[in-house]
Amino acid sequence: MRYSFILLILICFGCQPKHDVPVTIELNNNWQFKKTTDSVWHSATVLGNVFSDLLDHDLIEDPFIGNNEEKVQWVSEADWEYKTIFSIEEETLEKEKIELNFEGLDTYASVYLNDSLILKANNAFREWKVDVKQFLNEQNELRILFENTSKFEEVEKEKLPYELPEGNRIFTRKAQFQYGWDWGPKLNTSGIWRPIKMVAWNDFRIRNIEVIQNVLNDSIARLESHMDYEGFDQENLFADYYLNGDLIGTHDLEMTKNFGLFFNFEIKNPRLWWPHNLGEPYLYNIKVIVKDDKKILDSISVKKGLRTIELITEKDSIGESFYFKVNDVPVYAKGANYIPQHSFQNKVKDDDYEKLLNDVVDANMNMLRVWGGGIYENDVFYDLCDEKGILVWQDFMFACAMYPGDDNFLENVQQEASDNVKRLRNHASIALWCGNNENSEGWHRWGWQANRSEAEKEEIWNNYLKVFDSILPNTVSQLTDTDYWESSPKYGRGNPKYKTEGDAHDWWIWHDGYPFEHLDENVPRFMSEFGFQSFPSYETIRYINQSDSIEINSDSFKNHQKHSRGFQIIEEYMQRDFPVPENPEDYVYMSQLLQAYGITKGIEAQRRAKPYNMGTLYWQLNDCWPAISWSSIDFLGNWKALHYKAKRSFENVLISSTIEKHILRTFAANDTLSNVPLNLEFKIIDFEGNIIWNDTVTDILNSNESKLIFALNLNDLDFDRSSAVLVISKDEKKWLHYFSKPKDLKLKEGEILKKITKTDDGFNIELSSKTLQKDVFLYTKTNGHFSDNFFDLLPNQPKTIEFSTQENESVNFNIKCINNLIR
Ligand code: BMA
Repeated sequence: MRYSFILLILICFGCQPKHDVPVTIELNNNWQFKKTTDSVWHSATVLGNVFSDLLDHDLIEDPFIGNNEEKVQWVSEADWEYKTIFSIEEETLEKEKIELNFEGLDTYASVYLNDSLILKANNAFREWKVDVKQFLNEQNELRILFENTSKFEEVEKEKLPYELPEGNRIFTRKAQFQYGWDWGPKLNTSGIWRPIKMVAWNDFRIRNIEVIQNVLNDSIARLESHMDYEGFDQENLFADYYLNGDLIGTHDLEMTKNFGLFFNFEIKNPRLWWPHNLGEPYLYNIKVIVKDDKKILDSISVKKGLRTIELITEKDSIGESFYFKVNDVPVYAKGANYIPQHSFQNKVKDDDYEKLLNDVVDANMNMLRVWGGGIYENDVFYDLCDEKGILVWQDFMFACAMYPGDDNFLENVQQEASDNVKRLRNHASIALWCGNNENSEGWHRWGWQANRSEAEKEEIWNNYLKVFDSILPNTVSQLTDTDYWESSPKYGRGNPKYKTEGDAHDWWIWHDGYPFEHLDENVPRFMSEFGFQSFPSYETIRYINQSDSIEINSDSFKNHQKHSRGFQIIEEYMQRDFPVPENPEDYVYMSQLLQAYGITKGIEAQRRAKPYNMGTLYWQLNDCWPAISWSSIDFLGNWKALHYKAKRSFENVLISSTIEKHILRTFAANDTLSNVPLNLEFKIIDFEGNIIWNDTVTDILNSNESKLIFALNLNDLDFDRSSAVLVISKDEKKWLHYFSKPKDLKLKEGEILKKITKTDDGFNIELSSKTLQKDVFLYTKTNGHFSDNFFDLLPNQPKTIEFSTQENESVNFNIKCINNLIR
């Protein structure tokens, strides 16, 4: 009896009409590709691109190895076709509306559905939606022809009576770095790089939701959600709103028919979203379910961080400020410039985003700048930045060039901007939209105006203004409350105002060969780029060469240095400050120390100058291929010396010393939002640990301040400056400062003792030495990560490093340090 009752209930549930939610099917199966002039089709992977597909079939060699990049250039010069066959269930086919959403086609694409041309797409950054109901059958063929970009670029070029800097890439709206950059190969891809989704629905469909924050203070958040939807002729539609799983309101949609789907709600005592290291990046879950009296029609969820972010640009006695205020608190921005993680975007998996952003968090960063020559990143990137409290300075995708200004181009840019601002506007992490990278600086400083008539110059600059002073700022202000900044940097380094107003790129270092000390003396209001190259890890070098030896002089290795003077610049700077080893393995190590030395010098000078300076983003975080580059994490994910040392220089409380005309000055910077008591022990010791001088300093650092805490005339002390180091300690924490350049230090050779113990996640390595060992570098061929590296080992003070690895077998740990390389 009881069983038949249950059966009856089950049958009754079975009788209920099915929930009529829209059906979404991603078309990522059964794809094939071929060169248009070939007859044989090969299987293809979607999401993907033609290089990866050719690689999968062994039809090209890996362009990241040796000189192969050159051998695959023909791929970008050909035209390619992709096709798939897909079937649709009758029930789906009968839906009233069926749409194909193309989220990313790279780039000039003609799309045929069952032989009807349904779309011509010309912008890899746009989304395209096509109503396809009339073209669909139960069995369908979707075919996409990708034509090479140069054809289209030549046509556009012909239309202009003058040449625009810098090359034909400016005519095509796709990732500009794929045309070759000073850290990246020329690999101009074609393909379906973001999903193609078929969406079928009957009466109602939510397109997207925007949650607008009208009021936010400690006691209340007043929010307004606005939904974009399709279809609305039904009566009795209701929207249920949930906050963190609790129902907070229901709307009769009939009532809102005439003024759209708005819903206002409040959160009492809201939890705010804070950047990393300043508080918790708390996210609320907001969900809307739309239903009629029987069934759910559609639903949508969004994670929303409640915060205010403003870019503060106010005239002051020196010039004009440039800093971010988050929840009314000035936040010192620490981080780096981010470029695409791979030349082939389809190779970047969610785990790669997770790993890289964990590395960002680990290094005490709170901001990344998504640089304008790459891509508007995938949603997962911004989701993770929201979760981890990483502020995003988002460039629009224009870099180092002047762009056309014809109506088609402008219309295309307008759509691109609107698609991307809408896609990203709910993310708490988005702090700024910036028009372009260095276009304005290039025009004013890089000789781009030479040999042009006044009329021509005016036209080119007016076209610049149409995009960066009109279309983009208007789109940003209409669609979001995020601030807009026209170009990074505000002034090029030829204009003295670069130090007193706006953001700056300091390429006096590297490109202009100025010594690193220049960074001590020239601090801008916000450093949005400065950098120095180094060689990548041994693992990456082995990968490039496909050989076990560390070979850095072969032509094929040199092809992975894309800056024409790169090797020479590294050598020149190394000679100034460091010993220059002959052995390639040592040279690679030294190049990383050199990079870290220069960049942390800059970071610390900028932090000491707070609040004059309110941010430091070095160039560059990561790589898109195995390269000698400015990155602090190499292509295979290995931390270079810079990443370890930047982590220390980015800590919320920094103690940093300078020596000028024999005066030692020690500064303390506090980025936290509370006062920090300081009880510091100062010691000058020789390399055997004998104390030459000592003192203590007691002080209180106010929240968010940087100040001078100590000064000493070194001429009052008698000691050998190349044989001593200043050690400042606060409990276990230590900050070191040397009195000579690394190459002049009289370091002693001595044994480093190693004690290795197995742990659950890998190994602990305890190191100790009787003499100071400078820049100790632990390395191994086993995959894994050292908790610390490139550190100074103080005499008779053991230090334990964790090596986390999946490998269980015994690991061979090698050590390098400068001591053995100084002659
Ligand atoms: C900056 C960037 C990039 C370039 C880097 C190194 O200006 O914006 O264009 O790769 O310098 O030269």
